[in-house]
Amino acid sequence: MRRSTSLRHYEGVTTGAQIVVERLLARGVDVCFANPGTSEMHFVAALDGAPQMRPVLCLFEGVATGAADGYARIAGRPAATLLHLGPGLANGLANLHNARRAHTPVVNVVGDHATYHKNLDAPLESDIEALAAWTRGSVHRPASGADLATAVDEAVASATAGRVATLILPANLSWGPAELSGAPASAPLQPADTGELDLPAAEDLLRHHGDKVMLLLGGSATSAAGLQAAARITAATGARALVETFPAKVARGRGIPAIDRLAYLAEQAEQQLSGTTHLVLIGARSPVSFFAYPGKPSNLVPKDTEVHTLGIAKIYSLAAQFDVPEPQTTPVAPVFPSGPLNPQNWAEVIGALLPDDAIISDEANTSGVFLPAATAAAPPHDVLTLTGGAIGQGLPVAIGAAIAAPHRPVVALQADGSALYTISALWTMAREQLDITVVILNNHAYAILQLELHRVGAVAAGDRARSLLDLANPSIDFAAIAQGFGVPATHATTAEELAAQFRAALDEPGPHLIDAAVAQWSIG
Ligand SMILES: Cc1ncc(C[n+]2csc(CCOP(=O)(O)OP(=O)(O)O)c2C)c(N)n1
Ligand SMILES: [Mg+2]
Repeated sequence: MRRSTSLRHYEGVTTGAQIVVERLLARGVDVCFANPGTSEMHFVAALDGAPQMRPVLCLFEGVATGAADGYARIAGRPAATLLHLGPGLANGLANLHNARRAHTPVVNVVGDHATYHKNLDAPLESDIEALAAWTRGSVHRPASGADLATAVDEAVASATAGRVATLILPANLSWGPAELSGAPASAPLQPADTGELDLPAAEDLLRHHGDKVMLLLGGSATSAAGLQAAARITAATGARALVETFPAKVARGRGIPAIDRLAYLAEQAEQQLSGTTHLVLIGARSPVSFFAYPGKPSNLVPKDTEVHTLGIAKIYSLAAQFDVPEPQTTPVAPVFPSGPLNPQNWAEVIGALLPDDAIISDEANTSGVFLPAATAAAPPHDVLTLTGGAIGQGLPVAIGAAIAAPHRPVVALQADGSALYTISALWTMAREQLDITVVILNNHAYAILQLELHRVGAVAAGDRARSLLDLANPSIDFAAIAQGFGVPATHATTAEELAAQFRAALDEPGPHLIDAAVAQWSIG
């Protein structure tokens, strides 16, 4: 079989993912219903070198598992699914239940964190075995790269007996062979926590090491009062502060300190944290990268940094110890941009027009990189973010927020791919006549995964791999879908159109959707 040469780090060498794809083919499994994520990128890349394997992109995991069931009922042999860690498998479970009742053979390939990344409890960490066991099928977790072929053989054999077989594929076995040993890290990777600071110790630390201290805020410390206390401490001591990457609820807008969030991309997070010798966790977890990447650290705490915790309530008394003049905020005139929509100007439109006391449900993903800057001077509002990395959260969370706070305008800033997992949320918005304005950031792609394909070292991916990350063929008309669910909807292609439609949507009661054609964001 032709070997893919698309893997930068291991050019000319077979990766674990290639072994799995080849072995599936050798055992007669040649269709793969897929909804991949970062941990599956090497499997995706391996498809370019395996033209006999037909990859079929499904936009929700329940579609992938149901399709595998239907396929096997007709073909009489299993198809594979490709699912993204526990949340991807969990989304596919109901149709795996149906497959089990039908005695359908199915082989799930479920990506997992690299073995050494698992004990960091990164956002997508979960008990995959427990979910797979729920199907009463078989679970296969290869212990090392050397076990991959046998694990595939056993999974296909088990499925062929009329069961749901789940093969768990850790990312480092997928990108091997450099890390062929799948042994978990022997030493705990969680940074040593030097313990809970009491007030005098915290004050002492800040007075003596101010410029080397980083406060990392999470939980209720990201309320307006918490951010104000943190800003007071940083102004007085030269310490820095960041908000955790995906806070459950963060206050923003005029009069609220615009404290940056820790970046999602580990490279950027490392830069933000550099120069820190004391990291003080205030309602936040110690920072780890979302995924493991070949040759890159999983633990984002800089070397030789002491990690401390401070109870959230203490931040207020701590702030009171420092004397700083009240910060003066000069009103900033809103920017009204123009021209074709791009990742920056759509956010500026929202920042300029956001109503008072709004709630933003933010699942804008890559299109949202400029949103914090663009909304810093908007009227005070709350932002709810995607906390666990399981996409499809934004529209349902907007429903809940609108029902919980019927007098507050809710704005769902929603990437296209993620919207489709839970798109029927629109119907509930219409039925309940909720005041929600949905802006679909329609970049016609799983853009983050196109970036991740490069970041995991799989460069120059071919058409087959890219087809699993592309949503342009056929392109999806969200305005038409919304109308079908009973939600009035429009299309916007320029900043001027978005502004006019956003104003109109906010003025009228009930839900509205704007399908905004936004150019893809690219780094640099
Ligand atoms: C439940 C679940 N399934 C799959 C994934 C893998 N995944 C991460 S981001 C992404 C695509 C996101 O695309 P979109 O929402 O359009 O945002 P964009 O990257 O284009 O900004 C996918 C499929 C996931 N995180 N969660
Ligand atoms: Mg997209």
